[in-house]
Amino acid sequence: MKILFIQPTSYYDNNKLLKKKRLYFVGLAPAIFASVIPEDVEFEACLETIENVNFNTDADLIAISGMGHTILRGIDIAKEFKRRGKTVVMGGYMASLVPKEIKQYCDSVIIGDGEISFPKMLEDFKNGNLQDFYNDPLKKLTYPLPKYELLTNKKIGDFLPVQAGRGCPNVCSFCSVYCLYRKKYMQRDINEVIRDIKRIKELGYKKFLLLDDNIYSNLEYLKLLCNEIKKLNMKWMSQCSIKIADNPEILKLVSESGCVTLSFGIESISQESLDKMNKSWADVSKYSEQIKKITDAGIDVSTEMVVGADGDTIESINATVDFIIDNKIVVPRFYILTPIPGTDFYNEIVAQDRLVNKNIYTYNGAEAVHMPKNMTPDELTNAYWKLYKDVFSIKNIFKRTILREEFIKNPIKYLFYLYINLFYRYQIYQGITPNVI
Ligand code: B12
Repeated sequence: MKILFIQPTSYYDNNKLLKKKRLYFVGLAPAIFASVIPEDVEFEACLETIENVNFNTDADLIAISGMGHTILRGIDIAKEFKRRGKTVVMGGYMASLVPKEIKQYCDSVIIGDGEISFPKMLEDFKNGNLQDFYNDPLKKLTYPLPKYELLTNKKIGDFLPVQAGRGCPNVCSFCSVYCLYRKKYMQRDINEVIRDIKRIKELGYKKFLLLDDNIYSNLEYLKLLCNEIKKLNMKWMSQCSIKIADNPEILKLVSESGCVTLSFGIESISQESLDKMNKSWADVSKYSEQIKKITDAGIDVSTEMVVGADGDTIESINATVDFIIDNKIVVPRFYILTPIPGTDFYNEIVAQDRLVNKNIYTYNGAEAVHMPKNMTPDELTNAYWKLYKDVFSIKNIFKRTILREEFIKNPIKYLFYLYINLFYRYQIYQGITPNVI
């Protein structure tokens, strides 16, 4: 029995496939699946951003994942394999949010966690008894050591992913994590997390990406984890709530444990926009001070923001450029706030009759599909690309990377950020939202 697992890439510029020489960030799902299936089952993973899908594979079962709009490519791959007579199963966030929609293109959909469902589905497949849907949420987040070797022979970055938590206690209406897990938040036993980090170290890596959608929500856990990580002398990156800046003790501990970069979903510089997304716990008036505290603690700040929420205006989107430059954010990323089917935000926008583009198969996070409150959809799309171009003008890239005091202390690091920024700029001018570095 052989399984081919595919992590599809995305389309850009009218059906061109987005390809990279290297995929720096990789997901963890294939390494977990390879470890939870019976030993005699062969498991091959294809990361389509850096590899080509072998449509002539001898695999018995095709398993397709998909983040956000990459599901569109996933559907096309599924259709092609179905045409060739293969059995296709799909899973991951997007399939889980709209399982009935996705079932049209494959034989079975796994909703949510796959650790129990995937082996169960495999057994049913062997017995000719495949079910349409599987939904076996984990009660406790635990799994065997992921088979990282599946990823290490691929063209990836100099770090591997390790998961601490899954789900999120917050209730941001646009977020897929909240809308799938509904406040459920599970953290793995610290020994299990450390086991995985030690394995990564054994494999020769000095860095890891800590996966957790809100590591700051359980401070006792975070303290214990940092104390253990510190002993391993590794560098790590993660995403986090900006509120970490308000806790100097934790910030110091996180930094001393080897954390070098944190990414913050700060979303918007309009408090009204944050309030409308159920994210009022974030305080825009504190952002600059918080970013400074985090940077001063020796942690680099990257940001994720969305434009097009109800508090946003053309002026506030333009002002976002100054915010990013003034705060010298080294790696800023932006998306157009998109009502992703299956989220509360989608239901809200439909209920208010503000969905302008009803063809969900065209949503890509870089083109407005809903009627914003303070501008037209076209104005929003244009303001979005202008924002990206302004933030990534050569002058502004220099200001955020090499023309800063810290450059002298660590020129190599800032030259690396310069490289990332120039690469993002190159993508932006091709009409590609930079998200895969
Ligand atoms: C690492 C990561 C990336 C990396 C690597 C991407 C890659 N292609 O490998 C980078 C940074 C490049 C990236 C990019 C993007 N990402 Co991303 N990413 C993540 C992140 C932080 C971790 C993923 C992970 O490994 N999780 C741990 C594993 C164990 O969990 P999992 O992937 O969910 O898998 C479990 C289940 O979902 C299920 N499952 C997953 N796949 C499959 C497949 C099958 C067949 C089955 C049966 C089950 C199954 O079983 C697994 C075990 O339980 C998540 C956040 C998160 N909370 O997971 C976002 C996340 C998955 N990304 C997301 C998005 C939107 C994107 C982008 C589309 C961003 C954008 N707007 O452009 C791009 C797409 C790039 C691409 N070409 O794939 C969203 C997905 C939302 C959605 N509705 O689909 C998330 C949830 C972030 C968020 N909060 O919104 N991403």
